[in-house]
This record gives sequence, C-alpha cells and structure tokens, in this order.
Amino acid sequence: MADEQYEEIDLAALPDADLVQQMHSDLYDGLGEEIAAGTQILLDRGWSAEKVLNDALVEGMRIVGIDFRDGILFVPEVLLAANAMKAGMALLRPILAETGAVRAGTVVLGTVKGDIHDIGKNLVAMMLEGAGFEVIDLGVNTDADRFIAAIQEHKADILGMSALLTTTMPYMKVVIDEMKRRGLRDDYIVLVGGAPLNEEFGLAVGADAYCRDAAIAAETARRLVEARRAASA
Ligand code: B1M
Repeated sequence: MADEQYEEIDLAALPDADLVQQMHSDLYDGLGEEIAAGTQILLDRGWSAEKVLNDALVEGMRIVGIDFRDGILFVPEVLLAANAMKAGMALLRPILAETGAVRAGTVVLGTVKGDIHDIGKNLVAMMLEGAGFEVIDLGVNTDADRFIAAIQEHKADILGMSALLTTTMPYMKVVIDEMKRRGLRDDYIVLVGGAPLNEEFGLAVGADAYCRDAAIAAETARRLVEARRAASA
C-alpha cells in the first residue's frame, strides 16, 4: 500500500506546466534530489536559468513562505524546503552568474555583535535567496565596521540584522548610528529581526522595517527594493 502511495513520478515525462507544479510540491516537501532533477530537465528543455529560478523555485518558496507565515509549516519544514531549493540553486547559480541575470537585489545579513544565535538568520538568508536576492552572510557576532564595510564592498541594497538577546538588540542602533555618522544611512534599506524585537523597537532604532519572520523579511525586502527603484526611476 505504502509503495502505491509513494509511487515515483517520472519528472521527465511531465509537460512543462505539470513539472513546475510538481516542483512546487517537491519544494514544499523538502525533496532536494527531485528539485535538482526538475531544474536540470527544465534547463535541458531550453528554459533560461532565470525562468527556472522564478517560475519553479522562487514561486515554490513563495508558497512555502505563505504557509510558514500562517503557521501551517514550521521551522524544520521550512529549513528542508530551503535546502531543497539550494539543490536547484546549485545548478542555476553558475549559469545566472555567467548570463548576469537580473537579481532582486543584494542583502548583507548578520547577527549582531555579542550574539551567536544564527538559526533564524540562516532561515532568513534562505528565504531571501528564494526570493531572488543575493545574500552576503556575515555570520554571527558582527560589529558595525564589518557590516558597513560589507554593504559598501558589495554595493548592497539592504542591510539585515538579527539579534536574539535583549542584551544584544541595542547594538542595532549602534550600527545604524554609525551609518548616520558616516553619512551612509539613506543609501541603504535597513531591516531588523529576531524574537525579542518588535515594530516599535525597529522604529526606535531607525530601521526601515522590523520583520517578524523569514517570510515577512523576504516580502518586505522585495517590496522596499521595488519602491526605492520606482522612486529613483
Ligand atoms: Co539561546 N537564548 N542563549 N541559544 N536560545 C534564547 C534566545 C532565549 C530566549 C532562551 C530563554 O532563556 N528562554 C534566551 C534569551 C533571553 C533574553 O535575552 N531575554 C537565550 C539565552 C539567554 C542564551 C545564552 C545567554 C545562554 C547562556 O549561555 N547562559 C547564550 C547566549 C550566547 C550568545 O549569543 N552570546 C545562548 C546560546 C544558545 C545556543 C548556542 C545554545 C543556541 C543557539 C544555536 C544557534 O543559533 N546556532 C541557543 C538557542 C537555540 C536558543 C533558542 C532555544 C532558540 C532560538 C532559535 O533558533 N529559534 C532561544 C529560545 C527561543 O527562542 N525559543 C534562545 C528558532 C528561530 C527560527 O527563530 O531566531 O526567532 P528566531 O528567528 C525568526 C525570527 O525572529 C525572524 O525570522 C526567523 C525565522 O522566522 N528573524 C529575522 C530572526 N532574525 C532575523 C533577521 C532579519 C529578519 C527576521 O533581518 C532582516
């Protein structure tokens, strides 16, 4: 019976639209091998890397993000989905780099000085990648100089900071104040997140937005980058 339930689907036999639907479902179920196989089949059928990324992977992760936001999926499932996405990204990344496909933007991300919690930050990085951003992950215990050097070096659109401790969250203000002191604050979108933060705190430290979870971080990043691009067009 179980064999019948989990009957293998021949991905290569599916027409494009069904294959893409199946990939959304495989992403949701965190099936990395299937995602890599589906990605390769679409590329072999002549799809551009950008189209595979947007239609199959980013759209699939968008669905995962919605169910995560709504409490239908939980952290372990989202991590599995994000890892499955990475299997597809591994095939697309070199092609995207070659063809210079337009990315959603660049995000420099890190956990602030004094704080070594990184599970949430890693989830945010994966969701941002899923939304088409290039993510420069500075890791944990990141001080203002490293954040600022990285946003300048990578010509980032967004600086994202994570903090999980009430003792380290004030450091976000130190970073933003240092950006202001160097006359850089308005050149970047600043997003903050982490369990002890809230909307009010985000405003108080001078961030552009507080992001309650990884799905909201990806949505907010896209929305604010698009708004900024539209305003400067
Ligand atoms: Co620590 N820890 N911990 N810990 N730890 C907490 C945070 C704590 C609440 C536990 C508790 O007491 N109940 C407490 C903080 C209390 C406080 O500050 N008020 C605490 C403490 C006290 C400590 C130590 C001081 C313990 C000690 O040594 N005495 C120590 C501090 C070390 C340090 O950082 N200097 C410490 C250490 C650790 C471990 C190393 C053991 C481990 C971290 C492992 C790791 O990250 N690699 C750990 C863990 C696992 C936790 C808990 C249990 C889980 C945190 C987590 O990963 N959550 C945590 C208790 C809890 O929260 N239940 C706790 C899951 C994760 C997916 O959620 O990180 O909130 P979260 O991320 C979410 C959102 O917040 C948001 O999106 C994510 C995904 O949806 N988000 C962002 C996060 N960052 C974002 C950035 C963005 C946007 C959104 O940028 C744009």
